[in-house]
Amino acid sequence: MDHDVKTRPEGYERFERPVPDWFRDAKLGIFVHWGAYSVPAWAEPIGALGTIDDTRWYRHNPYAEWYANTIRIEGSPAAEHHRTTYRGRPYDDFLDDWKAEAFDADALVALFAEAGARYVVPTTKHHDGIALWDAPHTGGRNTVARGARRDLVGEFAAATRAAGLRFGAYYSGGLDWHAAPAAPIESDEQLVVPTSAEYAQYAHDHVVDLIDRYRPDLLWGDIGWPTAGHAPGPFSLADVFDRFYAAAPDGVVNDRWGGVHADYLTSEYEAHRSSESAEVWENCRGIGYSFGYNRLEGPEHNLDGPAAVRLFVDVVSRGGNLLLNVGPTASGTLPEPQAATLRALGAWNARHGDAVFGSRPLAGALASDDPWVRWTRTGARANAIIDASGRVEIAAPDGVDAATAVTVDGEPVWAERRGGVLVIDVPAESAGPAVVGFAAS
Ligand code: FUL
Repeated sequence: MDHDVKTRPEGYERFERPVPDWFRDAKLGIFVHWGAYSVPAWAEPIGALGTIDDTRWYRHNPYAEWYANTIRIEGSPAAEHHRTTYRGRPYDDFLDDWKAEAFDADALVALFAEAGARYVVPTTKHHDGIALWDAPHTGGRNTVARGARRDLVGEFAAATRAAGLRFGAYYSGGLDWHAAPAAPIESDEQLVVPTSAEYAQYAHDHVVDLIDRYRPDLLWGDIGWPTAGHAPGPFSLADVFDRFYAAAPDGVVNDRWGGVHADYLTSEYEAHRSSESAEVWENCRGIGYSFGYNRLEGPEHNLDGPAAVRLFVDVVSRGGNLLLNVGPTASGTLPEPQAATLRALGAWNARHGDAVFGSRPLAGALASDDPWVRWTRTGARANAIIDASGRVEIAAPDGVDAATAVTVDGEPVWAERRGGVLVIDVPAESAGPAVVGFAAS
């Protein structure tokens, strides 16, 4: 991919490679944000990233995993909440309170697989700097030494592999409010990566340790990479990538490593939408407005099953993957509304997944929102995914043969091309949008 190549330091060219089919075919991943922040689990659900200006965003941050930052913004409702509810106690107390007593990685991953996910990406260290494994140099500030006293990354990795899914590791390299402390962030301009060589080595050793122990298929970096890590040498990011691709020759990395190398680009909620014109991309978002569990969210903030199906199909029809996030509670269970959304997605995928997984965008297809229509291509077949039933009229893509229309069960469907319009009698489906398949040239 050719983004930022002009500015990138030497030595990264060797990582350019074709994106492996498994990632392009996977379509659905599950992101898991779980941390000490899941104990207070408190944020103002003000809306989606990309729709709110940044001075309001940070002060009223809807991301519960940003709790440790938001409570340091003087006068913010989160600071007030922390004072009144917890008497301002130190954030790290939440690490001790985070017991994960009901966490069953196999059960959780079984639900992700039921939803149709092909990969799972838990946070291994978020911006609060707390490691979910026995990470080097953390001085016991991790879940193995405190709180849960468990290797949560290891449990996720084992369960994910046992379920036949690909395993990814999220790692916040560009922000660590403990190992590289800074003033609270109140605007995008203050989102700057640490500059010290010590922190660059610290982050390097963490990701290398993740690779050695858990062999991830995907590295999901966040907020860039410490500047000193871009200089060549034993603690460089290039060294991390060397080790990663040696351990996982068909592995992939995202685009949040400081612009030096990426196998694919990312968007997040409504932000970074320009990434979606890349050939390989992934949109991530929570089921609500937060990644970490937020107890203030209600049904009005969440994607319900039908909304999740539409989002998923829309992303796939445009050539992307959806990395849909869940935020478990501190005990390790999934709040029922999130589980219900995953089950609904799973019910739709169980019946219609053949039109989605392994698909590619259909060239020349016109999406429509009334009636709601998206198209995909699977081999010589064009799939119209239509959230309506009865007689519909939609724009007809070139090369789609109306006479070959069938349901997912292979039952013939009446359809006729009238100039640039396809008229279709769409069968009613109980699990959401119907799929009508056509032979396509
Ligand atoms: C962002 C982070 O700041 C959020 O907390 C979340 O981890 C998201 C996936 O990436 O940049």
